[in-house]
Amino acid sequence: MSSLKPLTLWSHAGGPNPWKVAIILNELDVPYENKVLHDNKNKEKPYTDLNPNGRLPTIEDSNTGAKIWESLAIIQYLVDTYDKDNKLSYASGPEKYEQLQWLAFQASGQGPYFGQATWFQVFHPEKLPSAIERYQNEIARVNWVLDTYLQDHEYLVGDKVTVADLAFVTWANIGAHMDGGKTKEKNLTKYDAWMAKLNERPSVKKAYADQAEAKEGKWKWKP
Ligand SMILES: N[C@@H](CCC(=O)N[C@@H](CS)C(=O)NCC(=O)O)C(=O)O
Repeated sequence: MSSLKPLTLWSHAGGPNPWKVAIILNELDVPYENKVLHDNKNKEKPYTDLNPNGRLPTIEDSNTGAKIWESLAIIQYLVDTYDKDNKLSYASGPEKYEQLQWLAFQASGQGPYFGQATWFQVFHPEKLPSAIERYQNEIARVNWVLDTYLQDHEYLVGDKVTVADLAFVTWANIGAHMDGGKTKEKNLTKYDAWMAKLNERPSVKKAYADQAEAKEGKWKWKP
């Protein structure tokens, strides 16, 4: 993909969603540059002209003119545009929709609930045990759903790693610290083995290495 102009990945050092997209870009060997927003610059113009929701990630692709936000939509765009050989995806048949199903479950069932678990344990000004318990339970429940499916499937879709598997990684790693030990109590061995395998992939390791550098100020965007 060296003839491509690098895409821009608008990112955030702390949150998991931009790094989810970075993993997919790494897997597909699509060149990109990070622009990491600090100090709530994502809530202001000019960024909000690009993404009125004021959150991250957003991508800009000067090869096609695309400007997309919401990580699920970005992943679908990357698959349609840069995974023509379906190395990391399915483009037809039931698998195409199973892939969409898992991506939707990740974006609606995993990300927001794991995010709320983090919010109520780390950022909320009051300690609300019932809210904390609800979201810890939800982390363990979502992980149990995945483990149940993985009992007789190696991956979420078909017989290869796809974007559906990889989309879960960054929130799963946060959830492991935000579930009050409730996932471990369930002894989800298939889930644990699946996550361990995904975390070993070079695309994932690179995203975490880059995130560590972003936390130290690399790629900091200045208007
Ligand atoms: N549903 C959105 C969620 C985006 C989101 O919440 N991003 C976080 C980073 S992981 C963010 O922008 N946090 C900074 C803020 O809200 O100011 C997506 O998947 O792209």
